[in-house]
Amino acid sequence: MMRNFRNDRGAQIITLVGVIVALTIVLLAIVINAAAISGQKTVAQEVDDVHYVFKNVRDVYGDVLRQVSDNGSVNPFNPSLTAAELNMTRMCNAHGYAILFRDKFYDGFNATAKIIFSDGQTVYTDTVVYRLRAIHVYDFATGAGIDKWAYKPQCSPKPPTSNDVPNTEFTSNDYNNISSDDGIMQEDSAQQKYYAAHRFNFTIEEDAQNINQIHVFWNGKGINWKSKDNGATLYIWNYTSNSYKEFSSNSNESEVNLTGTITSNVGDYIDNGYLIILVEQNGSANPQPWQYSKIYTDYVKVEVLYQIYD
Ligand SMILES: [Ca+2]
Repeated sequence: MMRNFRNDRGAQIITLVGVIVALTIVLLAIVINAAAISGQKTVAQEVDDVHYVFKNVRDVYGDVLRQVSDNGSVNPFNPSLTAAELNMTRMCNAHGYAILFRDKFYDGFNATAKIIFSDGQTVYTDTVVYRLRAIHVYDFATGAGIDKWAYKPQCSPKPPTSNDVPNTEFTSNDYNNISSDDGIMQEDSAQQKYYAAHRFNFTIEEDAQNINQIHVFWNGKGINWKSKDNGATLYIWNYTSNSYKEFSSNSNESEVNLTGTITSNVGDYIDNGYLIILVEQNGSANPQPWQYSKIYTDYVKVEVLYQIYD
């Protein structure tokens, strides 16, 4: 019995040593593999690359799920994938490479996933970030008078019923004044019975159907000879209702940020690519020089949050 026990114990030790050797080989293989990955182009280098190619993706039964990225612009994390596809954790491409997705995470802009490739011999593991959304900032730092325009000095009533006033275009110096949020302002005064105002017309590159959100930011101030009429009001033109939608306003003579956000029916606010913003002083002017209505714009911008994939 004792012998047998010793023999059994010896067999256990031999088995244990075998397991340790096997584990060492596996660990060594992983280390070598990691070294090999670090020395070549890895999937991680595809960060921010919206053209990562997954061709001829098939499920585990060999059926083509879809010709993903045949045109180099479709992403396996495209929100338009079916629920089943989004839940998919294993696929094979045309060459039989297995593709596994792990730790998928979507932060509202980008999708991150740990991807594991295998060609049957080598396993490649890496993390890929896919840009799914982006923000395009439009301001007068570039393109003033070319793809975006600003107009002065006044309009009436508040707000005007058409989107073509004021209609005196800014000079290049005026444009410089509103190109950055630096305390340098474009100042304009109204004549009797008019409200001092600035109108901004932006050309938006993105299709309205791909836009999730429009955010407008204006910095400046509006002052009036009647203290109760101090401040300014920010509007955006709605092409469907053919009228201005009020974003926000203030009621004192301080420099202020006025903002507004559009998250639904974005197409109502863009027509042939044009988006119109108006900021109007809250009161009108009278004839005497001291009976003023003045608008000051330091900076204005439009931020468009859009989907990269449709
Ligand atoms: Ca400025």
